[in-house]
Amino acid sequence: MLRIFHTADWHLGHQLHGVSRHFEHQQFLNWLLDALESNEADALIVAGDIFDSANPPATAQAQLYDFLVNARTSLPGLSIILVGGNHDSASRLDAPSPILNALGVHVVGGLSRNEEGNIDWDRLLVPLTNSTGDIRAWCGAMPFLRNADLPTNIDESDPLISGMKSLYAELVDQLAQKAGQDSRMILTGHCYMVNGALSELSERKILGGNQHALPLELFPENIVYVALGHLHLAQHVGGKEHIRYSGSPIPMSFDESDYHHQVLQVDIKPNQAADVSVLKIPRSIDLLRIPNGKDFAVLPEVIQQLESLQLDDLPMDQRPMLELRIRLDKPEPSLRQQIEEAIAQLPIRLLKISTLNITMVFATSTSPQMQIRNRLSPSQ
Ligand SMILES: [Mn+2]
Repeated sequence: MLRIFHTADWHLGHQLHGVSRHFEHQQFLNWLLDALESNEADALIVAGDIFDSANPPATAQAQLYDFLVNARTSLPGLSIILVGGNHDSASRLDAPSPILNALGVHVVGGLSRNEEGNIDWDRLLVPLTNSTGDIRAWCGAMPFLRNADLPTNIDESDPLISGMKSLYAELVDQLAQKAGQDSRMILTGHCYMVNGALSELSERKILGGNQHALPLELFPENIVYVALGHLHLAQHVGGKEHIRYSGSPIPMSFDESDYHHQVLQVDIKPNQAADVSVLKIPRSIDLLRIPNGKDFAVLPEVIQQLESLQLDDLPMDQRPMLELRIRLDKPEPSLRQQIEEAIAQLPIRLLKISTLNITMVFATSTSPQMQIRNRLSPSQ
């Protein structure tokens, strides 16, 4: 048996409306290390968007390297695979790969080509060993693919989809040669699959929307598990239990306030389907919306709900983060002042005030939903 932990979209260095997520990330990484240890995992796959930006802050880089060293120290046999996502800089992620390789950490920031223009596939082929050191699976560690990665000799109506198909087909070919008869095959991907559910406001807009969603045929039947990143809500794709997004480990927007984030534990055995179980990640900082969900409420009601909150007196960097959603029937020039007075003594951090102007909705006869979106979009 081979036990893999699949996670993705860490977005280290992320800020929510200007507020650092360092504490939440650190709590997650501590939890992950404990879980890898107590569940006796053989491998960890992080399927892209390791960092939130191409140029992550030093604190975020230190957080990653600290985790990798701790993981290597406490779990000497653990295979670790990191692939680049659309938020990562492929070359920045790849830069320390000689040092990381020496630590047993396989990092593939992006595809690299030799002078003849051929892709260096060997870098993407990673053996996964069980607790006795026997190879039980091979992972084809495909990073996020950029337009420049796609083959140029493709003459089809949709060069993106056919280009992706040909790259994955070549990777699977290479992988099959390594795996032979005795090992199972696993793939990674950082991409948007057909029918994937998006977390509103959380993922960066995909090129042109759904037209670039990728079909399931990318992954042939002989692949036992596909570890995907990019979508922040955990889900399997197209009714296939073994083609999965793990989702992000912490909420990336207030829309995910009530969403329970997870890591996937994937058990691979010979001649059987992958056995996937969900490990729920404890929430280390509360994300609160008043009122809860997607509703708006008038200011007195919002203030009343604020005052009835039961809040612990926590250090500043651990206090709940708050979004207020206020319905306005008329202009309210002292809105911010009234809110600030109500909140002054509370151990809470106000990150966002969203307003829904009722008069405007009726005046323009646009649906309320559209008005909400219009008002939110400038801050995203
Ligand atoms: Mn992401």
